[in-house]
Parts: sequence; C-alpha cells; structure tokens
Amino acid sequence: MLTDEFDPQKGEMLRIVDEEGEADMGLMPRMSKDLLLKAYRTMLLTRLADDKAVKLQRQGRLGAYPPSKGQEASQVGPAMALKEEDWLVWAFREMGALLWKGVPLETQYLYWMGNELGNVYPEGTRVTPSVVPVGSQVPQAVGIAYAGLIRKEKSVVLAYFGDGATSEGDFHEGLNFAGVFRTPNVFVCQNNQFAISTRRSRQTASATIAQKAIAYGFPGILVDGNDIMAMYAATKEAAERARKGKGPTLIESFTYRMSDHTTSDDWRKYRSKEEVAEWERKDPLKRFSAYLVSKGFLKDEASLIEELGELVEKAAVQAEATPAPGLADVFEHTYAEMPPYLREQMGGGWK
Ligand SMILES: Cc1ncc(C[n+]2csc(CCOP(=O)(O)OP(=O)(O)O)c2C)c(N)n1
Repeated sequence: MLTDEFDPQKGEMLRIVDEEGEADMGLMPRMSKDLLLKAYRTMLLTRLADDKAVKLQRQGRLGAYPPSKGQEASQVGPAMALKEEDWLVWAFREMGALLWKGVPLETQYLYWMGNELGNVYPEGTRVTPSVVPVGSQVPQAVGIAYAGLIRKEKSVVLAYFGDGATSEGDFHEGLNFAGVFRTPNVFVCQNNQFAISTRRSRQTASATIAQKAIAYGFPGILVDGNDIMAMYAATKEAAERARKGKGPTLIESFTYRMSDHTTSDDWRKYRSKEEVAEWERKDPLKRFSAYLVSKGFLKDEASLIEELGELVEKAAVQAEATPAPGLADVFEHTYAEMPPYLREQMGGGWK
C-alpha cells in the first residue's frame, strides 16, 4: 500500500514522474496509452479553457472566475480513478475534474456567466453543485457517502477542497465522522499553498496536511500534485479501499496556484515573480507532455492545441448565445423534489 510506504509525518511525498518527465516504473500505475492521452487532452483542454474564461471575464462577458492554472494534474488525476457510480464533490476551482466526470465545458461557462443552466448537469452525472462557503462540502460529501452505506451502494465519494478549508470546523467534523463510521470517502486537499493571500504556513502548524488523517484514525498521504500519475495512483488505491469497506483516506495534493485566486485578485500583491517562475518550471502539463513524448505517445501537440482551442471557442460562443431561463430557475436543479421551504420562497409569481 502506498499509504504504508509514504509517511506524511516524515514529509515523504509520493512522486512517480519527476520534473524532467523521468518515471519511476516501480511505482507506475497501470494505464493504457488511450487513458494517458485522454488525461493529457483533458488537462490541456482545462488549461486553454481556463485562459479563455479569464479573457472573457476581462472583456465583461463572464462574471468572477477562479483560475485553476497549475492545478490540472491535481484535479484530473483523482477524477480518473472514479467510476460512473462514484460521486464527485467540488468547491469552485475544479474545472478539469468536472470535464473528466462529464460536465461539459459549455455548462461550466454558463455557470460562471451567471446563467442558471450552468447548474444543470447531464442526467445521471454524479457531481454536486459548486459551493462557495469554504469547507462546507466536506460534511456534505461524508453525508452522501454515509447514505451510500445505508443503501448498500458500492459508490465512493471524492471531495476536493483547499488548504484553507482545513481551518474550518466543517473539515474536522466531516473527517471525524468519516473516521468513526468508516464512510467510503476520498478527501483530496488541494494544497495550492494559498487561501487567497494567506500562505499555507499561516493555515496550520502541522508539518503536513496529510498527517491530520492519523488523528481521525485513517490513512493520509502526501502526493506531488503536479504529477498526474502520482495523483491517479494514490486516489485509485484510496477508492479501492473505500469500495472494500475499509474507510476513508486523506490525500494532500502538493501543488501551486499559478494564477490569481479569482479574477478579482492580483497575486503580485502577495508573492514574488521569482516564486511563481519557480513553480512554472514544475508545470504539470510540461512534465506530463515530456513523459508522453519520451514514450512516443505524443507526436503532434500543435494540432492538439489547435483542435482543443476550437472546442473552447465553440463552447464560449454557445454559452454566450444561450438565453438565461426565468428567475424561478434559481430554485430548480438541486433537489429531485423541491423542499417545501424552497417552494414557499419561490412563490407563484416568477415563472
Ligand atoms: C466560510 C467562508 N469564509 C470565507 C470565504 C471567502 N473565501 C473564498 S475562497 C477563500 C480561500 C479558500 O482557500 P482554499 O480553501 O485554500 O481554496 P483555494 O481558493 O486555494 O482553492 C476564502 C477565504 C468563503 N467563501 N467562505
């Protein structure tokens, strides 16, 4: 088990492909060429779509947006380990994970454009809505997993959250419950080193976030979050453990937000250009493409960029051309059956 091999209390970090694209084949999970290429494609699409979202915001064509540049491996790797029946619970910065799990780019653009149809996912897509109250998705993910246990489902619930969320009571309550009731959860803390301008060092005195799992009675593992193979391997193992009834795992993805917190932020106010440049060298896309090129799997990156660029443009055009539904739609699409208090708030006059 990887969680036995890498001790978070000693700061040991799982890494399979290094910054030059060199792989440790002893740790490499089984992945077909098709799966590898699909993963790269999704990461690249995320990078291009993210960049476009920022440009749309700057042109006044999209509302506030939280960029995910630099966190593509940290997001796509865990999502790859999920099956269709598994749940994905996210915060607000997980575009790549959603793309993998089947939420179309156009839908995601609609969401950030403030169009309620952005909350309508394809039927059967087990992805919860975005949550902005930091950390509040953690107990929700545990509740979904607990419900799955009661229904004797075999589904796993993966929850993403940031390093900042670990300072919220919700994080502790959720992980405590998960440990006691051995819920089938995989917790992925994307430690991107910042909660807006607050550094990770001001978030916790623990040497690692992963080691917090020990106190809750389940395994934690520190993973190089810019290494898609490592993120996939750690999550796959954790998901299998959860599926077998062996309880939750906490994965700390050690990564970096290369861009602003949101389009309302300016990272230059609280970090140096040198620090960001240092992390640009560790870009998860560069590393993955170096590996794929060395294997002879990736031959024509330029045409891939062109093809994905066209997809992005098309999604943006379609989203902008989609009329917003009526105001009453803010009440729809969350519950299978609308709770009475929402029905009352909705009233009768809006439709
Ligand atoms: C309960 C709560 N407090 C404060 C905020 C304002 N806020 C939005 S994002 C954020 C930082 C979150 O940091 P982290 O959990 O590390 O995730 P990241 O934004 O880095 O992905 C804060 C403080 C909020 N949305 N909810």
